[in-house]
Amino acid sequence: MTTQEILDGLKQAVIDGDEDSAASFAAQAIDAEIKPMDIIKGAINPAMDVVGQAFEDGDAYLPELILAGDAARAALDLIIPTISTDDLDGSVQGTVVIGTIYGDAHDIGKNIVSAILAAHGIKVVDLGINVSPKQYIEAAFAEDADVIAISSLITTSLPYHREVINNLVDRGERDKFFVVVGGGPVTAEWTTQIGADGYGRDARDAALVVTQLLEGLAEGNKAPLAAPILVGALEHG
Ligand code: B12
Repeated sequence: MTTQEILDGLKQAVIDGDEDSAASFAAQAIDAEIKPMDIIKGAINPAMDVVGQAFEDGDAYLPELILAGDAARAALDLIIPTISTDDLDGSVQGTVVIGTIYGDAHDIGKNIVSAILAAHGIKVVDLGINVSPKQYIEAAFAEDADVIAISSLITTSLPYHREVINNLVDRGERDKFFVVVGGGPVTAEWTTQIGADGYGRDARDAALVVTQLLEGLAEGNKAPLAAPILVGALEHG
């Protein structure tokens, strides 16, 4: 099978919500030495976009979304452990506390971001899903973190980003952590508006943003940045 046939097969398996087939194509992709991020970008993301659009258009319902999510997870369980620094540039020291924000249970993208950060040699403390602003801050202090990374897939969870930042400001401790945001409804405008320090459109962008922040920290930069680092942002956000 060609690379494209494997990626198309995986994409279709995820759209169909077929876990076994998704795992089998993922294994073939790994055997064919397709880079993990190319598998994710070439098959998993486009499949999720198809299913998400069908859901939005009323052509698919929650069960289809769940099955597609499970199939993606089955594939990613095999793909994520193969992510290595060979896929990335450089490596940097630091600690990131990451989670999907309060009210939001989507964790597929967040897990990819965690994996890619860890592959960079960054210590990643993953708080899971439905993480309250207070939990991020407590964990960030407990872990002596450098960065708080917030993932959001649903629009209604966005206000809690602002709460994380406002809580830090109210405590007089905004300078302790960089705050990075990302996920479907997050835009460059939003990032700037809430005074966050960084935004990345996908997992690779997330790694670039966090790496730049940690390098800046080593050079003496402190939060909050005068203007956030925005990687992969679209013109309209
Ligand atoms: C799979 C899925 C689900 C699964 C989630 C399974 C799981 N364990 O994650 C299930 C079935 C549980 C689900 C439930 C719901 N979902 Co849903 N879901 C999706 C779907 C199809 C795919 C999401 C996904 O995994 N994408 C693939 C990953 C790889 O991409 P990603 O998450 O975007 O992550 C990448 C980037 O965003 C970025 N990134 C992510 N996090 C971070 C963090 C940082 C710091 C950075 C820098 C970058 C970054 O990097 C990642 C990797 O490249 C999307 C549609 C879509 N196209 O996104 C809808 C979607 C997100 N869901 C939606 C909805 C409405 C729901 C429900 C409310 C449905 C319902 N009526 O119950 C519930 C919400 C439950 C809740 N409280 O959260 C809407 C949200 C609309 C909105 N804007 O608010 C979407 C957009 C579908 C749609 N088009 O309507 N869903």
